Amino acid sequence: MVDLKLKKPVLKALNGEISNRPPFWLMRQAGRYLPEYWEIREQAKSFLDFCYSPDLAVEVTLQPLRRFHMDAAILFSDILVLPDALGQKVEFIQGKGPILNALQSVADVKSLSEERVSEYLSPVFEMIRRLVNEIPAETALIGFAGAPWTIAVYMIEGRGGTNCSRLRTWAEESPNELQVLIDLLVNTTIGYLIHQIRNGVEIIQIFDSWAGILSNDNKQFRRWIIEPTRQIVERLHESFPGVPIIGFPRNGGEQIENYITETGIQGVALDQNVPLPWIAGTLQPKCTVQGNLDNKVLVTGGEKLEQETTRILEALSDGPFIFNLGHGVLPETPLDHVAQLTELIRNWPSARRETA
Ligand code: 1CP
Repeated sequence: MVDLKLKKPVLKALNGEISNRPPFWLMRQAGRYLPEYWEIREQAKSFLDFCYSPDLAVEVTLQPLRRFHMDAAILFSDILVLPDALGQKVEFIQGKGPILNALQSVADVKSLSEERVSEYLSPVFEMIRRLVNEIPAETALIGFAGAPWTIAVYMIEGRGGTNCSRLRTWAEESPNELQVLIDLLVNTTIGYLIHQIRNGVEIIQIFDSWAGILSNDNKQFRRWIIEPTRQIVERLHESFPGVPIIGFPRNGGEQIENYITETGIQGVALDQNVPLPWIAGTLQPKCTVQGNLDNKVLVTGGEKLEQETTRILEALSDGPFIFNLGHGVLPETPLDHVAQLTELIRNWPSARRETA
């Protein structure tokens, strides 16, 4: 019997196969650049309510597929549902992003309630069960979580985008205390992702959006980025050896090579700062690569978008490759430019034949 799952282009690419044109999806493909997103968004009281409303979340997951027919859907949720489920106060302020009631000490870490996480997040699992029946047959369903380090950034700093001085002080001056939080996050993330897989996601992506903070320090990068991710990957592979995992160590620089070999991931998502010759020569022989168009170039569009997209396709499509951005779609991205990008990828093999 033919395994239908393996016919999905993104799963094939994660299995190391090379196809005529690379499959593609876009980080943050559901969301603020789509007018139809706002229509649905207005129906929920808050962003978190939105994430916990299966009807609304299923609908916004499907919206970008209807317009652009990506090869994968990523479930509509957020990495910060985990601290919310653990009992930390999380709020999303329009135009400002997430704000959390920052943890002050290891006592605050111990007051979090691990037991309630899977019950609390059950709307996410319901959404996954519905999506399995609703996405097109060739489209893969991606589940996700934040990596422990990145979740810790938000839990300890109270927000993203800072220079993370409080977290770095914990890491340097009281690493054993930080370890308590990281271990808790490793365990709850494993439980959360196991539930996602049992309910039907076919691929996991682990977002380490703030890995770059530690990219200049080998030892710290190994301890706080590689090791927690390795533990999650090992545990998921024990139970689900056929479910591929994509890691996204954003701005990890040269550390990305060790990240690939030591975590055991099948795919690596790469930010726009990773040089294409290094990807093709060093990383792609080790695992499937995903990326890495600059999201600002998608805002620019036109000739620049065509040049950059072609440069990436030329460099990476002879190996296992999933086309994506180097970071999420920006809210100001024109819809026409997303359409232009999808056409460029779809026409790639013939475009290449013409220029050969
Ligand atoms: O106002 C709104 O409607 C909320 C905007 C929004 C959206 C659409 C947020 C708040 N999160 C999301 C959805 C989301 N977040 C998805 C599913 C949509 C999709 O990809 O199609 C995913 C996978 C995420 C993951 C996420 N959330 C990450 C990792 C990826 C990355 O962008 O680096 C991070 C860091 C977050 C935190 C977060 N949530 C929301 C915002 C604006 C942010 C980033 C804030 C910051 O930069 O610190």
